[in-house]
Formats: sequence, C-alpha cells, structure tokens
Amino acid sequence: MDTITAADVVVTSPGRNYVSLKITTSDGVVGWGDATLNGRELAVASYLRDHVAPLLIGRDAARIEDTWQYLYRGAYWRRGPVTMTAIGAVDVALWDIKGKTCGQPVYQLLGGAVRDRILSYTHASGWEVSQLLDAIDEKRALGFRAIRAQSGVPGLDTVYGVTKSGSYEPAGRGTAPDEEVWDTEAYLRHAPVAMAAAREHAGPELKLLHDAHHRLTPIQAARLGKALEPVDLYWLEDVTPAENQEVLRRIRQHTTVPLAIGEVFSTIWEFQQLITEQLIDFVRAAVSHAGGISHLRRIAALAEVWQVRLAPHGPSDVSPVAMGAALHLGLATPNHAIQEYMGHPELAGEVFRHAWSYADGHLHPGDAPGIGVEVDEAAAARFPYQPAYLPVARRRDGSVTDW
Ligand code: KDG
Ligand code: MG
Repeated sequence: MDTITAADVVVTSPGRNYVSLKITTSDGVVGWGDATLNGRELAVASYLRDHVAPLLIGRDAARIEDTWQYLYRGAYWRRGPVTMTAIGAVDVALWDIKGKTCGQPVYQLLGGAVRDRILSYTHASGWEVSQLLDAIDEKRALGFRAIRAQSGVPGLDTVYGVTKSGSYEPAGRGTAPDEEVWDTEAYLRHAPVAMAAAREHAGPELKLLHDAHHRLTPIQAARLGKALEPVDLYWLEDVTPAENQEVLRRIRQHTTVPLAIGEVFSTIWEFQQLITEQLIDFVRAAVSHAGGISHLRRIAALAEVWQVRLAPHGPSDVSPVAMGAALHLGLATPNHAIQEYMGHPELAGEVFRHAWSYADGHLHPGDAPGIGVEVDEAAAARFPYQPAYLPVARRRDGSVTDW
C-alpha cells in the first residue's frame, strides 16, 4: 500500500497569490493540488495545514473517493468555499498521484478522451467600446473563437472585468479591499450598446460571452437578457447573486439568452435546483473550488441528465494546477462545453511547469502521467505571499452591493 507520508502547503505570489498542496507518498510519488481561494488564501492554507494534513498521514493514497467522503461527510461543519477548496486540493493531488503511479494522464483514468481538444474562451476588455473592439481583434488573432467581452460604463471609474489602463486582474494588492462605486442603471443602459457593437464588429460566428457578475435584480436580469437577444450571446453569466435560485425561473420566463452560473458555488447541492429545473445552461464551477475532479465530475453527470453543460471557471486565480485538472476532466466529459482561459501572470511560469497547452482556440491537458503540472518549490519561495483582496462595491448612496 502506498501511504501518504506528508502533506505540505506552498503559498507563493508570482504576480498573484497561489496556494498549492503537495502530497507525498511512501513510494516517493508527489501529487499537486490547487488550494487558491482569491482573497482568502491563508484561510484555506490554515484549514489544510491545521485540520486536514494531520488526518492524511498514513492513509492509502489510492483511496481517492474514500478520502473525499472522509473529508466531506466526516467533518460535521462541512460545505463552504474554504472547506471545499481544501478538499478539492487533496482530491486533485490524489488523482495526480494515481496517474503518476499508473503512468497515465488522468483523462485516461476518467474513461479516456471523448474529444480531441477543448474549446476555450478568453477575455477581451476595453474601457471605451473602440478599445473593446481592438481587444477582440487581438484575441481573435491568437486563434480564439469564443471571447468574453466587457467594457467600461460612462460615468463610472471602475467596472468589473475591465480597467482604464488595459490589463485586468480581479484582486488588488494591499491589506484591505479597494472600494468601487457601482451604478446598475448606468450599466444596463450601456452594456447592450457595447455588446451590439462587439457583435457587429466580430460577425456572426464568434462565440460572444458576457459576465454581469452578480449585479442585477431578477427583473433587471430579465430586461438585460431580452435586450441582448439580438446579440446572440453564447451565454450571459451570473446575472443575479443566485443564492436565491427561485428567481431564475422569472428570468427564464422572459428571455431565451443562455445563462451560465456557479463560479462561487462549491457543491452539487448548490447546483441541484439550478440543474434539475433547467434554470441554467452552463455550470461554471471550478475544479479547485468545487471539491476537485471527483466532485465536479459528479456535478457534470447530474447536469448531463438535464442537458446542462460544464464550462469550468478559469480566471487567473485558478492556478495552472487546477487548470490542468479541469482539462483532464474536460477531455473525458461528454457534456463539457468550453473552458475559460484567462491566462496567468508571466512570473507564474517560473513556479508552475505544465504539460497542458493552448493552440488555435483550444486547450489540451497533455499526456504526462498524472495532472502534468509541477510546482518548483525553490522558485515559489522567491515570491512570498502578498495580502490581496477582491474589491468591495458600493452604490452611489454609499451602501454595499454585490461585487
Ligand atoms: O476571484 C474572482 C474571479 O475569479 C472572478 O471575478 C472571475 O467572474 C470571473 C470569471 O468569470 O472569470
Ligand atoms: Mg464570472
């Protein structure tokens, strides 16, 4: 039996913060998992170090599902992003170990490839509409056939997904979150104009996506969906905060725009109503935040029954380790639709070496045994953790709203 002999947490900040879990076995096999939770990195690091790592020592590394059940059901205080990200890191590290032990890429252990490559989408953003159109051209020149488009909003200084300076990273460094002023009415006036310009510029074939980032009430969401119907979006993402899933029914009654939700959800139970009532078209959970490969696979299987497709979250805060894990799952999952690929800071390339690759609008996990992503611990040590937070949004009257 190959038992777990060590579970170590590596926190590093090559351009942004990443938390990785390294599991070592008695046979000397090392597996890596991603435990990054944007703006709450140290909470997961502590959960892993203080409450999970000691329980892993001596366990059979081959028993991935049993370990998942032990960490989920065996903890009375379960669910939630911190817990589920920690469990996800353990799960991915154990799949990595199993793949390395078998000498197979993980997608082979999941049943083998059901597609040759994975369609990906990236982000294009511009403060002015003309800059957005230029950004779309740049991303198309890189081969992308699916692009998420976000623009600035007249009258606002900060808008989700876009900056005046060009490059965009959701978390700001510092010991407290930046505070942004948000005006939903101004956004609702401008977003249909910007997206219509994007469609007119790009032509009919480009898959265009847009993220409303939890900002709307149900009736505002319904109105935006209707207004965007002529744009023929691939999806409209996170229209409402969606803790209250009943409201999605009302939105569905009013618009046929495809809806994508779920990057902040971490369990199948949070998706249950959205999927079984067909309130969404795409599941947006990340391997890292939703309990790893084992759990996201289960969410995808439930979604398949209801013709809902998997489209894993893949911004810069989903580390190259979780990106690799998502690609193995994507290659082997019939109802996988598309993988978000925002890219990572250049410095992250010094810490994470990955077998997955991008070419011509598509991603592939590669054929290295396991997940195919290794963390260079010496390089990681050169980039110590930097406090960083996602912003907080306030309405014009000063009250806090969803970011
Ligand atoms: O950490 C927050 C980001 O991951 C999130 O804002 C990115 O909405 C996002 C997306 O769709 O990539
Ligand atoms: Mg999103």
